[in-house]
Amino acid sequence: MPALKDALKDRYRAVRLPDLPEERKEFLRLRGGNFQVVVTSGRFGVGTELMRELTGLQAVVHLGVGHDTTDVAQARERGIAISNTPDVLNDCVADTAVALYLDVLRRTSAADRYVRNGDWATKGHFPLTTKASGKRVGILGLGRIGRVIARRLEAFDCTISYHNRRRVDDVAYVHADSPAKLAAMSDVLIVATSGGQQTEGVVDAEVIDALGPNGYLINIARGSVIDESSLVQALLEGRLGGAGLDVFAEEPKVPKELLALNNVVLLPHLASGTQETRHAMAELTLANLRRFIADGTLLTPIS
Ligand code: 8YV
Repeated sequence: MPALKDALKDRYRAVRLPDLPEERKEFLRLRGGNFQVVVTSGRFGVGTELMRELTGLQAVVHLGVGHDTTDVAQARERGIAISNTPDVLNDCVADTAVALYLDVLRRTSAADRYVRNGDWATKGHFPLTTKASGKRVGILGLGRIGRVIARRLEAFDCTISYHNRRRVDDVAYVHADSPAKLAAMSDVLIVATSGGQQTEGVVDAEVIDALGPNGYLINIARGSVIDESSLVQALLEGRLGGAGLDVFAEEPKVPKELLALNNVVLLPHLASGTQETRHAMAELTLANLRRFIADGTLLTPIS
């Protein structure tokens, strides 16, 4: 975001970490100890090696909620503070989950292609789709974003259940003990949990098979949460009804087998990408930085 970049450069004498490996190595050798704060996003983060090389690091300020690419354990050990930008993106990420939900079940993107290709005139009616209202929806990760998704789908008369490691007290939704149990009681499983080691591959072949050929999978969280090769296999074999994906295991790479499937909707990790939300995320990022420099605390530290 140019406005954020300018503010960082002008107000905080920020320096961009070089992209090229050789340049970066030399940069860190000469200047690795000079920086107190890194401003980054979940896309890059501050991994184990980079954090070690930043010997004077005191804080990592993330644009976005995801911080799975940052070595949180090392940061804790070294007393390095970490912030993200919670809540300001809930609406847009939840909107994207609902957009994928409607698109996958009602095939709006596929139908749009049908019109553009001229198929309407030559092939006639578009095939019948699946009703989106009144479905049983399972939310994997009923956190800040998961709750907003659930609220939106209540308006579609959906029955909501969820799986979290810990039961959430203040909701009436049914809690499932495991992701597989949640999938078995859902028509649509929506992945809204955080990424990182703890959730890696949690949506595996067992979970996908529990959803089954009439089930749908939506992911607006992190590609790492789903075992992507099992997902591709299940879709190719017709063992899963369809999928709506905003995130992938190795972005921007998308498994090429998915490109030909009309029961799959593919988005380029855009869930929080509106003018309004990215502006709010940038403001909160700068507010965290300002606060840290003023008094060594963060406005929205990660929990
Ligand atoms: C990105 C996201 O952070 O918040 C997250 O975790 O995945 C996104 O909002 C955003 O694209 C900045 O890179």
